[in-house]
Amino acid sequence: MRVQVLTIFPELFAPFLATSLVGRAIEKGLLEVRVHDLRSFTEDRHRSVDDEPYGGGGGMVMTAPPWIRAVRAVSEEGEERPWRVLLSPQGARLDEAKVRELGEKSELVLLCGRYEGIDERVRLTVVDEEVSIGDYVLSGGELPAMVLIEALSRQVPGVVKLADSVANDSFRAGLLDYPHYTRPPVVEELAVPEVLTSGDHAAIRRWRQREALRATLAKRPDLLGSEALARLTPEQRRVIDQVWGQVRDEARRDEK
Ligand code: 4FV
Repeated sequence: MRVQVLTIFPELFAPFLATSLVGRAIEKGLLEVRVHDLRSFTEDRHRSVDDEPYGGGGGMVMTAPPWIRAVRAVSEEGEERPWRVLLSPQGARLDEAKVRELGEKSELVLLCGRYEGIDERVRLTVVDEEVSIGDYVLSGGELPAMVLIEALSRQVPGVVKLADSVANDSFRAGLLDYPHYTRPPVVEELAVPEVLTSGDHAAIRRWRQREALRATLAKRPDLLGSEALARLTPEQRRVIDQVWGQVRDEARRDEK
């Protein structure tokens, strides 16, 4: 996976690209990330990248020419044209499915905006897709780009040691994760669920499936769309039926 980043704060990426999983993925050559300073694509001696908004209003807008020059320049390097993604609140929400979709691309160019945003003609000319990490406004697209790079790196085979750890990642099976426990055995008088120290791996797997579903039902029932329901294991179906049974009984009791 090859990712090129365009930003006016390239220094923000150095520690992130040298640390932990992403750092190791780059060391192992499983991921290539090139960060470019947008100012190196300006032509005026002030290397300016922003100007006042047409139509007035507060703040500054990033000018289009440096972006268009930059995207075209970095897009020439690879065999096929890379997929250009603008990180912005106007974009499609980043979720597991979107991470997998972008992970299929051989090369990405990530545009990290600053100020009030980027002149619309950049999006109209050199951007394939806008992606948002959430409905809140940040000061720049750099952190969203790092979020995307980290999520993408976990998709690259060999990056996450335990492949099944990715396979079990929350959302991958459309459900939230089951609770995790480790030593010490008792914390704040709270013990570890016995099944987890039983050595009975079938029972542990069933417990984890039930707990993943229980957590999803309790915290993110919106995730349980038809697709996720279709992917439920028999054990999880049993839990659903049990839970619905309890709900029905409660409803009947309340009717009385
Ligand atoms: C953002 C988001 C985001 C908007 C104006 C950068 C800021 C500033 N990007 N998901 N939420 N971007 O808030 O991706 O230029």
